[in-house]
Amino acid sequence: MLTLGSVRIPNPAVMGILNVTPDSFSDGGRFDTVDLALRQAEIMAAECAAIIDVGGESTRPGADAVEIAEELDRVVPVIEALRDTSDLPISVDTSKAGVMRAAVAAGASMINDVLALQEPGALAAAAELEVAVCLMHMQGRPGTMQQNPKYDDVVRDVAEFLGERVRACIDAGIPRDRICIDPGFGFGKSHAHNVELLANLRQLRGLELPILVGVSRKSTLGKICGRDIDERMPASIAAAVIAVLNGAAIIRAHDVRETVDALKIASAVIGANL
Ligand code: YH5
Repeated sequence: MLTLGSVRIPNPAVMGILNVTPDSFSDGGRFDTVDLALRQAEIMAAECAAIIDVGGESTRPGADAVEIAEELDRVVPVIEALRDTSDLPISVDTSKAGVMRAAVAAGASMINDVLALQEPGALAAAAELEVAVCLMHMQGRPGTMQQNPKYDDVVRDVAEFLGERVRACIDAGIPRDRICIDPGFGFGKSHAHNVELLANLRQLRGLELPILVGVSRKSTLGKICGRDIDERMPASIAAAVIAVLNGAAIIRAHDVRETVDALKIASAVIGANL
């Protein structure tokens, strides 16, 4: 078991992705109404997702920023409906303090922030709300981050950044036992950087915090396998298993059922090795 604030989940656990973005890269707006979002969440719950991650701002490379009112409109009704129909912990994928506050009021118990609480008011909001947080690394910003990512040593640079953000959280009053960290696959990283991070994920264990990994359907997998986005499930499963064998505790995934099965195998092997 893993405890992050009030969020108690198995280790490893699958975080199911619930996109409520009409322009979403892979779901193409199919789940852009509350009803469809709820149906998708129900499926993921039945498939043993441990958390549902609700996101209303697409952070795919080159995506447009979303106004706060629009993001609130997308995310809040879905979180309220989920809270009323399911016991699963709900995480909100946002960088905006206002969305964090509204989402937690609506029933979210975790903030998943690809900007690691660097936006104005985000650290204070997360501290006051007393929920779990995921701090993710990104180089640059979504519009331009894939143009020319550069690192001295990607694993060391990511670990250093995450260590600094953990320090900022603790200084702002967010206790360590509510924090998890994420190297941010695909966020300002070349394909080689992503592979190096996955191969050396263990080095992030030096920060002594649970590691969350999001590799599901991402372009590095497509590049390696020569697959379009809708054909990346097997590659995503392979990457998820490697991540767990290298110390990841939470896997953020679209294909919950397949990922849960794969992590059971990884888990059994890790257990047999103790
Ligand atoms: C993540 O890694 N990712 S949104 C592009 C794709 C496929 C998937 C081109 N939110 C993460 O899922 N939160 C996102 O193919 C995240 N970690 C955390 N904590 C991007 C995404 C995706 C982008």
